[in-house]
Amino acid sequence: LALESALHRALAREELVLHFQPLVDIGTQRTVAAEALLRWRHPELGLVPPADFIPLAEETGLIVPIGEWVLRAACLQHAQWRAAGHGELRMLVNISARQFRHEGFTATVARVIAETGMPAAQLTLELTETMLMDGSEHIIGVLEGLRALGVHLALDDFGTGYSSLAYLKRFPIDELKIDRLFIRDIDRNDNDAAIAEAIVKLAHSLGLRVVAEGVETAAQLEILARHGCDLAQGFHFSKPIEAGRFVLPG
Ligand code: G
Ligand code: G
Ligand code: MN
Ligand code: NA
Repeated sequence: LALESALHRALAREELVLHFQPLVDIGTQRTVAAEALLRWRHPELGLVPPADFIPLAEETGLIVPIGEWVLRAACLQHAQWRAAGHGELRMLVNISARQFRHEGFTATVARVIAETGMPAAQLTLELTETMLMDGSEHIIGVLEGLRALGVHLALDDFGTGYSSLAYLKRFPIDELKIDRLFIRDIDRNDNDAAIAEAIVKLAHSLGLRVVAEGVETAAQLEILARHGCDLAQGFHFSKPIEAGRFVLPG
């Protein structure tokens, strides 16, 4: 309960901050996008990682206002990048299950992009498999409503959920992010390499762009390049960092 009220106050006291991690085009080696990642700067606890408070925010419903704050802060950061001549960068924002299910979600996204002048095509919302799993007409309707705003949709942590490949075809998504679990041993484990290659082929055959998450070494990157993976993200390029330290493409 103490943490819950602290989290409540965190929003009002401007203790939440975004860090940004680059997504690099494997072909050109250029940064083409950034994922916004939430951090909580607690006055006593220091930097609290999202794994320690996002589940609580989900349970209490606080994730709805926090998620809106994240979306707005990411769009405002993009406005700064546009002002600096980097409007071509895309911004990726994580959406939680409860936020996605909230009935006002699409209207909130519409309002935030209008208020911040965010070019919708440069905004990608990261969803997870479990959020979409029931595959109902309702879910597809929400996805189509979001796409109608002009925003793009990515499936985050791909491969870790209860994956039915059938729904990939039904869902109006643009991008797949291969979970770092499959990237970690890609240069040592033939099965992992085969899985990554198969995901890239599958995604491309469905017209989706593919991002490899958790790329930490040149050896991993080289294998992904050979398999035709489009983008890479991970400590090999950069950890998530404050906006002020984010290296804009030259
Ligand atoms: O950045 P880090 O590796 O600590 O993130 C841990 C988890 O928290 C990841 O699964 C990530 O998707 C999630 N996360 C980070 N920022 C946000 C956010 O703004 N909203 C939501 N819903 N999840 C986030
Ligand atoms: O679930 P999601 O993909 O949103 O999680 C993103 C989180 O993954 C980021 O918060 C970041 O801290 C973490 N991450 C990013 N790159 C790497 C990496 O190369 N290695 C590891 N172990 N974690 C990473
Ligand atoms: Mn993510
Ligand atoms: Na992920």
